[in-house]
Amino acid sequence: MKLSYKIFCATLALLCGVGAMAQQQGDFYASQREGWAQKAEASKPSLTKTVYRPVGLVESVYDDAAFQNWRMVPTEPMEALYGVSLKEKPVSIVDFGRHMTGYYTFRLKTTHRTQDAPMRIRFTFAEVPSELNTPLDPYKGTLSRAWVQDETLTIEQIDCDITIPRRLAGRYMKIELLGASPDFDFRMEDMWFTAQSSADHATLLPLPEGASEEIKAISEVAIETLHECMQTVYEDGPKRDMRLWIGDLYLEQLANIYSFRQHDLTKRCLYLLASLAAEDGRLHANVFERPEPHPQYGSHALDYSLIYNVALLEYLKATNDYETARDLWVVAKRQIDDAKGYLTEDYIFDAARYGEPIWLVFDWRDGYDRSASIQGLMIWALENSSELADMLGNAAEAKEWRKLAATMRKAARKHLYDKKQGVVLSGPDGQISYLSQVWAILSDILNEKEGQRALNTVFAMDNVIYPGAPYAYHYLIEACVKCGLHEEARNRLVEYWGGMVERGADTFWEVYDPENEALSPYNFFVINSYCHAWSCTPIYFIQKYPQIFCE
Ligand code: RAM
Repeated sequence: MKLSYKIFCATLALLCGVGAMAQQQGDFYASQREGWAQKAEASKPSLTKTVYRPVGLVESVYDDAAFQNWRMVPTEPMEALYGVSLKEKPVSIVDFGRHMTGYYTFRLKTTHRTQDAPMRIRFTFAEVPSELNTPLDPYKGTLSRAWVQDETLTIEQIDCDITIPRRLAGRYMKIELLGASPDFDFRMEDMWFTAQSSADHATLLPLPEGASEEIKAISEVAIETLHECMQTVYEDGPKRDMRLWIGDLYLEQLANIYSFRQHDLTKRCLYLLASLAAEDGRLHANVFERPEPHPQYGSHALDYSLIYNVALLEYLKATNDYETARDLWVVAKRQIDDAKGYLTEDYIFDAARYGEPIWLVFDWRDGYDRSASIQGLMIWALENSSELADMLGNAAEAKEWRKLAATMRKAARKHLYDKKQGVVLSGPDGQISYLSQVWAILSDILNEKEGQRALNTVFAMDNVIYPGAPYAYHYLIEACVKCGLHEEARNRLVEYWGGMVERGADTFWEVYDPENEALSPYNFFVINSYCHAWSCTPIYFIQKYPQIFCE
């Protein structure tokens, strides 16, 4: 009897113990999650609303020389639409004169007899002219057709304000009357857009003295881009995706530090991501806010996870908010521990270490091999995480990570650096790309001189994998700055982002390849985002390095 009681107690203890362990293993942040979620909620900014009315009517004109072959030409004032029956002017495009994110409202007025039937109108909102002029169907994009901002409304009741329920982003609204009763008449009476953002222009840093007109124009567009993406999180794009991605957060944060300086938004995003991490402690690459905050389950990108650590460090340096940094330290440490598992015995990062290669973002460019880049990015993250560790008094980790970074650097020089050609090679075929050099420079695999040589070599090559998205261009400019190619940094920034300004950008684009304006990671450029967070970093460069960009 006594024995069986003991066995019972021992079994119970074991079960409880196993339960506790399982719980601990089951959810890495079990005890912190709720508190983090609350802190994220407490840092949620309010949205400022601004009402805009259209500046006039425009017409699409096909033009070989225009961006994606289409440009808008002003035609008539709004009265030309408001003054006539919609049946007489069944198709028109209105121009709001600027990029906006928010809600569109219109009012139709009965002008003859009584509304006796519903009417049907299609509204299509666009960030750039080609969106209104490219056939949408049969749809060939790889992302949902529903991202396209065309809404067909069946309107049962007019003579009142009607708001399209969906949040929209863009500048141009096309209105097409699809059907109406012959027994009464009506016209468009008014329309307006209630734009929203959490960014406040009042807190903007002024531009450094000496900025050229070109730099001023680039800076203005970059600020508008960030402004539009600053909602209740740093969104990646207000037209498409509309969510928080780590890679975008990091670049928006850098731009915000040098412009609006609204650090609470960064704090909210860091906490939100932490509170929604996977149970094994790895961060999700992106999260949604509504209806309740949740991650895109299963979406992990190891480069983004490591970038989180750098974002946390930058946040700490900008704010001295040690409480937050201490709180989230465990997340940063976990991302490094995860990344370490992908190192071979030779200290080379192997994305396919556990089977299928894991997802790494870096750029949208077909055929680009990411293996040299992730080696560099991990070293860069280790160095930045060591700085974070130092600031938080975690000397042991700082020491261990710096040592690991040094070993990985050595390994990279041995296995990836082709001294003869002066470039870093990537993957089994020894691919040469801009980004492999960029990440070797940012991680000090290459010293300043070697970095200059590597970049100058790829700049002069014809068949080389060059960046496809502004996200990758950001790191290219940073690498040029770091290795002392200052003129190159300035010229490339002016050429690339200035190129978008010249092509009529109100806000900077998700993807831009001057050689191929139809480039789209989604097989259909209409669903590219044309106000994209990761393109806003010229403000950061211009403000941080005025001696390079403003003299
Ligand atoms: C796209 C978006 C976003 C980016 C991810 C990886 O969906 O452009 O900004 O972070 O890809």
